[in-house]
Amino acid sequence: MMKLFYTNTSPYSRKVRITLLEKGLDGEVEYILCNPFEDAVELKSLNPLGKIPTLVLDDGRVVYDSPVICEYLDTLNANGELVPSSNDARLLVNTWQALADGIIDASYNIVMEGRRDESERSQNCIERWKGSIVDSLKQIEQQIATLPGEITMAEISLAAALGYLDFRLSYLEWRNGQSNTAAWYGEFSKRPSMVETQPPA
Ligand SMILES: N[C@@H](CCC(=O)N[C@@H](CS)C(=O)NCC(=O)O)C(=O)O
Repeated sequence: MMKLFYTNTSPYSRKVRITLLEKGLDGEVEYILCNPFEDAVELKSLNPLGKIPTLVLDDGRVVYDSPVICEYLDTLNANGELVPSSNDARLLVNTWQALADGIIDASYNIVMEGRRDESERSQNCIERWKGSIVDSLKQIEQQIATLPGEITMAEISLAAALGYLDFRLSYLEWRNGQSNTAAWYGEFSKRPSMVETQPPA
């Protein structure tokens, strides 16, 4: 059985969990709750970066970075094609994924910066990260119609990013001026894979 090291608050882990559910692979994975900041000895021994999500395959191979894990999972069966095989479609999906993951990176950095002592905190960095989130959201609002439409890693990554904004940075009120994106997210959030992986209240 594959093993997934994760937490239920991690947006990158959520991407993988949504992927497993959408591919119907949920039953083939043992989920191992693992806070990378606490006593993560086993995780560190598997992934020197000490990050979640980390997936261990049946044969012991260790896979990490959520796009790499999801791309691998997509090859395991033919239930949907989350990373398209044709070049143009794959480029579009991967670029959407990079944009969504970039929003998660900036958001996660803001959260981590907020946990530092005030004397060590960089307001300058926080403003820069906020700026990249706001500008990315503006672009998404304009380009939402170019989403592949069916479910791919583009939609899964975007949903994980917007869900994380709701969870940790709700004060940004990302829906303001973003009615197309908000409508898209409202619909996508109804999928059982989204409901089941909702972060704790
Ligand atoms: N690019 C990685 C990012 C993974 C990541 O940063 N995960 C966070 C949790 S949400 C983590 O493990 N942080 C621990 C650390 O930075 O030491 C991915 O897409 O999987």
